[in-house]
Amino acid sequence: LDMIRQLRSDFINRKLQLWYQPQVDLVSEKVVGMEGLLRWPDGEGGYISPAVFIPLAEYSGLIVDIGQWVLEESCRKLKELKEAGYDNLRVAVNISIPQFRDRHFVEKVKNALIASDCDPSLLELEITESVVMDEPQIVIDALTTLKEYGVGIAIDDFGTGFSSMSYLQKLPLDRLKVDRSFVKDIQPGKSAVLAETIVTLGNKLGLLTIAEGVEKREQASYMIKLGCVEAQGYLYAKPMPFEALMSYLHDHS
Ligand code: G
Ligand code: G
Ligand code: MN
Ligand code: NA
Repeated sequence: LDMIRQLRSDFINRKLQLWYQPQVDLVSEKVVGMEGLLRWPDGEGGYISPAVFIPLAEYSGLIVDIGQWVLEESCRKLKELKEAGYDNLRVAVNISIPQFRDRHFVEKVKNALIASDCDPSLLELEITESVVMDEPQIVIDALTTLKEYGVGIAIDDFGTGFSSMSYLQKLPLDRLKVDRSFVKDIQPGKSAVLAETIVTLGNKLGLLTIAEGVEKREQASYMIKLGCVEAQGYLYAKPMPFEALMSYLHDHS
């Protein structure tokens, strides 16, 4: 509870940061976009892991306001990217279930895009299977409206949660993110049945696939052979502050 109080106070005092991890085209290795990832400084030079504080933010309801800030900040950065000449890079944002339960969620996303004068197709919302399973109808309805507006939708950590395959066709998805646990299975001389099955499933559903957690070159080449198009992982870059991302883009395009 002390931690929730601290999180609320640090959020109000604008101490939360949004970092960005590049996403690349697997073949050309050119940057195609980035995922925004929250960082909470611990006051001693380190960071408290999102795996620890996101669940607290969800439980306390704080995630609704924090998530809104993430959306607005991402849209502001889309505008800065455009002004710097990077007008076709997308920014992906993770969305939690309490945000969907907010009746004004769709309107808030649209307003963030309007305020920053950004092309809706450059914003991508990432949702996990558990978000869908929690409130299928609310999530499907909100995403369908946002998709019509032009916003991109990705299913995150795919294959790790409990999901009903039928939702894959009811959701207006653009992209399927192959969870890093399946990419990790890719070892020299071995086949990675789950990674292969997930990429095949994505392709058959007409979705673009992105491999998460790519750390080794052989994982990248294996994913290319499977027909996966994009990747994100330490092989290319770790999440970094926006200023560092700008110099990364300068060096990699
Ligand atoms: O950056 P890292 O890999 O440590 O993130 C750990 C987890 O925190 C990931 O599952 C990621 O999706 C989640 N996370 C990071 N930033 C956000 C955010 O802005 N909103 C939500 N809902 N989850 C986030
Ligand atoms: O939203 P999601 O849970 O997918 O967030 C991605 C998380 O994965 C972030 O916490 C990010 O720091 C982490 N991550 C990104 N690339 C790699 C990687 O190559 N290896 C590992 N171990 N973690 C990664
Ligand atoms: Mn994600
Ligand atoms: Na993920």
